[in-house]
Amino acid sequence: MILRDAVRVLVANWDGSYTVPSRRLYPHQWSWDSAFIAIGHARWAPRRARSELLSLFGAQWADGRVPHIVFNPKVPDGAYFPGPDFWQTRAPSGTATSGIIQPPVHALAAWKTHLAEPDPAFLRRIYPRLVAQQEFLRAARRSPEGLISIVHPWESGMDNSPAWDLPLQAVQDRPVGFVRRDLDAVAADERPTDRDYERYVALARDYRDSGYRRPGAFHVEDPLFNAAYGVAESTLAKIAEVCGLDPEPHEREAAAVTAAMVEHLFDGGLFQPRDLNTGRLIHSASAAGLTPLMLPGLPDEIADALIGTALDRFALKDGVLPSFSPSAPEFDPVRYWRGPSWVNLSWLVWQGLRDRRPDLAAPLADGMLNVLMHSGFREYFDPLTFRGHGCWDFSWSAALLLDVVAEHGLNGVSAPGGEIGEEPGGVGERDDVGDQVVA
Ligand code: 9WN
Repeated sequence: MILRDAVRVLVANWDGSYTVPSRRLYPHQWSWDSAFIAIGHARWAPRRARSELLSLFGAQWADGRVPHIVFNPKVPDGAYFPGPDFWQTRAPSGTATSGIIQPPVHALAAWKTHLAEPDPAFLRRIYPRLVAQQEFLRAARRSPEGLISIVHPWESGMDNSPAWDLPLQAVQDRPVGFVRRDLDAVAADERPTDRDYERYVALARDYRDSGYRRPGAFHVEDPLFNAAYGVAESTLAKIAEVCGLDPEPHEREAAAVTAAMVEHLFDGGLFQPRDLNTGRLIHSASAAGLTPLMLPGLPDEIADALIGTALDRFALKDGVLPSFSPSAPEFDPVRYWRGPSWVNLSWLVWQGLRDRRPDLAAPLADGMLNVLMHSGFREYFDPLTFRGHGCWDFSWSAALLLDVVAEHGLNGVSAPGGEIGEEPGGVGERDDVGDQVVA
């Protein structure tokens, strides 16, 4: 059964206190992955969900930043590039980490963990860390207009989005001599090109050499990142209430960033990134521009326009959301973030549709489940054929399935017998764990 198989993936990828995104391709802890994974753990093992988040925040820096990778010292050097030798930095806990960040979806994960099994002590413990994460963004990355910036495509989580093609042209891809490890696990035409990698590495090195302080040639305001920041504030308001604290400052900040996004990033029916080095919007057809639907205070007329765009340009009714519009010339159905459907992105848009448009949220939930049933827990999917791509046994695909099934059920799923298709995925040995699934 699909639920048991999802739990098996999570168990096989569990490392004692957190979950790796993929044993082979991503053998350490990743920041936003852990948030999505916690949301899935909350449905069958809330203790693991709490551990997942607390373990990530255990590597929080003194300035409040939550690094995008927390390295496992037991994993051999060279298993992932760029590894600890490249980043050359440690958290106060002594653990080697990267020095960049990812979208702050963690408050939402903490709240969903609490809803699955109420635990005010956990909320009291994590709340100050979540606040420090937001304070880092305000201190280091907020513009006078109230928007948060990112300094590397990896910080967007949608690393290879065509939206970054233009700002990346400004990056000098000086030869830096490195060996990519990702191509050992995944076909080259499903991953970024060598040229992109050279730019990623050059950018990361420049930021590292500034002491992880100064934005370099890539400096943009991303709609998904800002939407996550705003949702974090409105979620922190709920967490603050449970902790007996004042929710109002969080509500105010959520409203402020929502208004700033509408004023500065909304254009032509979609939220767009803005390049701070040129001051101009980057007109693209990235599904990141739909994620502000999650913001509870988004004005109705903006939400309606976004939904219109999702229907017209992202075929929302078909239920499988592409990461980039199929009608755009850059669309590629199999290469990384340039068109394939990713479960986390669909899940974020689903969050935004559930209250506003349940009639559209339901086919999106069915679409996520159908694609996972059809192709297994792959990293991403061709939105036109449902074929799976990237790595196998990818943790957030399995985790978010557990959440969608718990909220939405399996009634709209069409895969015969509810079995995972295509190819077998090594899902671990503990056959007993599936029995604990609650859905
Ligand atoms: C770089 C782990 C991460 C995700 C990102 C995804 C991919 C890393 C990579 O994998 O990025 O951070 O090596 O390509 O783009 O969203 O968090 O799953």
